[in-house]
This record gives sequence, structure tokens and C-alpha cells, in this order.
Amino acid sequence: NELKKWVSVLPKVELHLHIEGSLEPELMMTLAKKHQIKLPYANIEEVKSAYNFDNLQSFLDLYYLGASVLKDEDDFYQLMWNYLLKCKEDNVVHVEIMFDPQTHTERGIGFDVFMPGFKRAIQQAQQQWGQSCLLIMSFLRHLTEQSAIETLQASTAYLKDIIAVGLDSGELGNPPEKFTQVFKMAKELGLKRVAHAGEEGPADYIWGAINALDVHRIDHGVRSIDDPQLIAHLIDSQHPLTVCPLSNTKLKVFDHMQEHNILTLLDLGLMVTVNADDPSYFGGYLNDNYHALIDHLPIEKHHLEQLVKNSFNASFMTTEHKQKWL
Ligand code: ES4
Ligand code: ZN
Repeated sequence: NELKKWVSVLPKVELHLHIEGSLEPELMMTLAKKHQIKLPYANIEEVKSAYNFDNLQSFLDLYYLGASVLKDEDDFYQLMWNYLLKCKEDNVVHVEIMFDPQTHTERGIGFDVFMPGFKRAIQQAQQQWGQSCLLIMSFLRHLTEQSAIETLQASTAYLKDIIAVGLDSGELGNPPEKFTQVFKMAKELGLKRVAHAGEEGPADYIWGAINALDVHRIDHGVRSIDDPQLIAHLIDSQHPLTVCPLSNTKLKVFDHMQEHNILTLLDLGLMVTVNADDPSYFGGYLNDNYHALIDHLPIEKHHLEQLVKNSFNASFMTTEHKQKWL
């Protein structure tokens, strides 16, 4: 398929990627052995066959379990390095990577363990092939706002390495308004803001992310389609949506890729982008997500060009840096 080959080699940007969700079963098993951690899997095949999800929570349970093998600086380095090698392979020239500090601090692993590991891998990729990379610190919304505030305070020594804060984990029952104060504090510290909203949760949570958290982008946002007033607002405001096609079908947000609304949203004039979310759990990296759209939707070359252009424009790159690519 010509279109697939063409998009594969095109310079691209990724804006919605959880580094803990790029932990491949091979590295998971290696690190479990290294640290003598018992996992409920006998081998790599068993890990892969466990990745059959009914909804977001059934995925999150295995995602937090998998992350429990990440213990020392070198583990976080290896995790980040493996993902950055995929960026090179997929020609992802700029990436904004989310990490979940609380997934690690709750286990007694602090910023001084994971941040040096992440930074060493990023510096190496930047030196070796000019990889451009920014970090987004994401709060777990199933925990309290107080815990998010403590996380923001614990990140003080690394604020210069962090471009934005985000909000992820179980959406239903944890509306954006729960995190109004911590997002306000982050804004005052000069951090940009993104939040998962309208993945499993209602369109109202997208309004909440915009109005209460003052976000620059919405992660997912596909449920915006249920609210015509919100759609009109998103067309007008051009708030980017970081849509994740393979994630949405794996987590049954859409039963089949043919039913995905990304093309509808794009044709309506929303600022839509394509992203991988948790590639090792959802069956593919960024090129695989573009390929899935090509395989299952009536998508044309001009749509793909728009999607790629949108992700450059929706990024937190400086204007000068954007101009290098557009
Ligand atoms: C996530 Cl797909 C998704 N949704 C919400 N939180 C997450 N954390 C990692 N992946
Ligand atoms: Zn996500």
C-alpha cells in the first residue's frame, strides 16, 4: 500500500504517549527476573494473551502491575531508550512523552530515580540523531488532589525538564474539577496543561478540562461528538484532540476501527491528531496507528497530511522549531 509506505517515512510528531505504556513484555520479564518480582505470567506469550481488555479499568490494572518491575535508574533509562529507538524507526521527529510519577512514588521510587534515567536516554537520542523530546508530568485522577499537589511539590528540582502537566487514569467518577487547584498551581509555575477527557467519560468532562483546568489540549476527546455545542466550540477554539485509534478499539471505546469517529471530527474541522497512547498494550506504535486508519477508514492523502500538520501545530515546540518542519 503506497499510502502506508508514504506515511511511514513522513516526519511526524507524537503528542499522547505514556512511557509506562511502552514497556514491552520482553523488558517486563527481564526486569521482573532482575528484581525477583513475581508476576502472574510464566512467559512472554502469557503476557501478550492477557492483553484483552473490556474497558479502561481492565487495562489500567495490568498497566500498573507491569510498571511494578521498574525499580532503578537504569530500568527507567532502558524503558525510555527503547521507546526513543521506535521514534527513530517511525520517523517521529518530535515527541511529548507523559510519565506518571505517582505510579512510582506510591511504591517508594522517587523523582531522583526515574528522572535521571529518562533524561539520560533523551540526551543520548538528541545527541545521536537529533531527537526532539519534551516531558509531560501526568497526575493520576483516581488519587486525591492533595496527592497531585504533593507530586507537583516533589517535582521542584525537575521543573525545568517538564513542559506541562497532564491528567490520566480512571476517568469515570473523577471529573476534571477535582484537580482545579493543582492545575492552577501548575499554571502559576509556568507549566502548560493537558488532560484526558471524553475517552470513557462524558462530553461534560471535556468542558470541565477546558473551563476548570484551562488546558491547551484534550487527550482523546472523542466523546465530544455527543455534544453539538462542544463540537462548535472545539471548531472555533481549535483546542487539539490527541486521538489514539488502536487504544480506542482495544478499550472498546469503539467496537471496530470502521466505527471510529476520527475522520468525522477531522472533516468537521476539529484540530485532530493521531497518537499511540500505550503502544505495547494496544498493539502498535505511531505508524501502526496511521496504518490502522488507512486499512479501515475511507481516509485520503489530504486527511493524512492534515493530521500530521495538526500534530506539529498542536505541539509545544517553539515557533522557530515548528518552522523548521512546516
Ligand atoms: C491511559 Cl488510555 C489511558 N487512559 C487513561 N489513563 C491512562 N494511563 C495510561 N494510559
Ligand atoms: Zn492516554
